[in-house]
Amino acid sequence: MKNKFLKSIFVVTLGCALFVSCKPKDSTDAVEGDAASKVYVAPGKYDEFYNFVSGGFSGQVSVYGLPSGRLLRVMPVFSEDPQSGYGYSEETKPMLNTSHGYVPWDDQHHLDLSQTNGEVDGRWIFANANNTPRIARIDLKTFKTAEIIELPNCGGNHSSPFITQNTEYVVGASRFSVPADNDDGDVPINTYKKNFKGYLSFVKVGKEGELDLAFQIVAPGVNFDLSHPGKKESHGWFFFSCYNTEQANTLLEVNASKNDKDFIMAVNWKKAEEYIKAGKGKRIPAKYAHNTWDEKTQTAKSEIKKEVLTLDASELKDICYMIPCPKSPHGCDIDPTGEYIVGSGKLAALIPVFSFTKLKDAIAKKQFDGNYAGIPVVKYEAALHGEVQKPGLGPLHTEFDGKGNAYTTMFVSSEVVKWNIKDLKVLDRKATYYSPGHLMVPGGNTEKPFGKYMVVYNKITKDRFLPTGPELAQSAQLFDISGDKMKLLLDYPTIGEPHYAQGIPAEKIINNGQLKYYKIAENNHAYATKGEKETKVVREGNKVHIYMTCIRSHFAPDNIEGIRVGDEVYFHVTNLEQDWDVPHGFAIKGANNAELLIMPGETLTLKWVPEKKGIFPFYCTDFCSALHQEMQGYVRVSPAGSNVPITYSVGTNLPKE
Ligand code: RUQ
Ligand code: CUA
Repeated sequence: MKNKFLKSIFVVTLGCALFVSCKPKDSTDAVEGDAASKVYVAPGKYDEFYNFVSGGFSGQVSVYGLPSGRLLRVMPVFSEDPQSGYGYSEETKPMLNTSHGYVPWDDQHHLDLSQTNGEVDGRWIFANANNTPRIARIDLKTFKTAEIIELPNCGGNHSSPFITQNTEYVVGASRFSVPADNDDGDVPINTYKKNFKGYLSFVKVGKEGELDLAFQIVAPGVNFDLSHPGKKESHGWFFFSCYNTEQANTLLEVNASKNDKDFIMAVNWKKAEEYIKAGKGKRIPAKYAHNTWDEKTQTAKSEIKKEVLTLDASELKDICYMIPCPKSPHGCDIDPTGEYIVGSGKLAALIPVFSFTKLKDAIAKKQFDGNYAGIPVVKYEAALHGEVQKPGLGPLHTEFDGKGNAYTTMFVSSEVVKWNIKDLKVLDRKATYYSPGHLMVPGGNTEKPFGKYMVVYNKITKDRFLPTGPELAQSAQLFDISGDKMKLLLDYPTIGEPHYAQGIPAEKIINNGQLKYYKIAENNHAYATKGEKETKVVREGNKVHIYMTCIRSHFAPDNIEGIRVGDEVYFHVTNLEQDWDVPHGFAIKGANNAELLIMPGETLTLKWVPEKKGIFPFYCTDFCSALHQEMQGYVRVSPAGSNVPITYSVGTNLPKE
């Protein structure tokens, strides 16, 4: 009894240590002499790498250059973006549709670049949404969100969107296990053990990137945290860390920290595919949205899917295995050879490294320690390659340099630690400022890391940048890892909260067929206007469609009359420019909407319902030429029921002499 009490005190204390974390003392003198020249990219010169960084609670993905740390772009993915009109224009609204209706925000944690033969290939980047579980695919020719698929039956899609070596699958899993969507979820919360399940989603990626939820594996109700695919020899397997194997439903900081070991769940997805082929899958009803952006019509559509194929992990005994892993594992990272599986227990004082060869052996020899909810538990020692001793406090995530080294972030002791994968010896440690979460080596989770730079994303920054009120900027720290010792080069602030990130040599993106503008001749938008002569205003009952064009530096039409209070007015604005980076903006006074930012050759639609009579100016919001300030127009709104006829013109509506 006393013992148990002491143990829970220990857990709570450790929990607090995690919460508070340490701040290293030598925070100013850590940079060496030549750091500035290593990150200096001269004006007009390009960076060597693209760095894609998750936005956390901003819901977006930002793009930086490395080594300069310069912010290049913020790509809207899961949150509305008034700057581009994403989520506001009629064309993009369906992208944010879900089985819960329109959802304007999410929490975006992890990114993974598409791969070919285990190498990043620069085609797409995938992003997860935690809150309303979804996976997005962003097209890196346009840097636009091309597709979003919702994942049914789960909560908190944290362990996502990790992909296999040829981009066969992108996965997701429940962080918050819940009763399946079609089960009666109206149950007492304390029936967690009986009614809550964890669902692992395997989303197939087609040749053109098309996403399709191929199957879900029904697993015990625990918290699935992170995952990574096998590589080379271990290709065909996926590894998911899980915690809360206590199956607590309240005060998890204490109740989910009781077990000495939780698990890494090894999933043989090739075997799962065989079962699916053999007809062992069960179709269950489920409602989830699949949203696609059509480049030709420049319009998104949202489809609600009705069922999903499932496999039960406890019935099919040879697709899932539990590997015991100390103290609430968080990161689950596989080295470039595919042989070593690194589990980072947030509360553990060591880092266990498992061997895939030993794991397979242990499975073949049935070296099990019973089962967990019907899933065989492999003996810890049987799968263990070894433990990194005294690595630091609070290990979270590990990346690799392709030269036999691993780098692990330590949240509590605020450092990054370099160690050798084979002999597990610690080689170097450097302070980070402060409390790092993820880290990223370009290609560092693939078979081919580009081991020159490493970026550590910090959770807590305190005194790194100028103060900005109660909320401070989050920070990324760039290290040179080309030598034996890591060297801190640069701090730069990031947007939202950075979680995982990806990096890729710039030429892989520059040479992937970057789109410079949309060809006006190929614009198949339903309301495209391909020349000024085709502009018109059409009333259909209380709906008014305005077919508008813009080109430096005027809109056509720019005088519109005959609109009435309460009309649903649709401005379908086509940008006639055929040159790189000549967008025009469109905004109208009083619209409870955002602007449109229309790329060359593109058509976008703003819906506006005028509530008062009067004259409403509209204008271009993007400085596009010396006569940008002249790029404007007027709409006259008359009372409901008025008989002012629809008229529209550009350059001809002149005062009567
Ligand atoms: S994680 S809190 Cu990727 Cu370390 Cu989300
Ligand atoms: Cu078009 Cu300013």
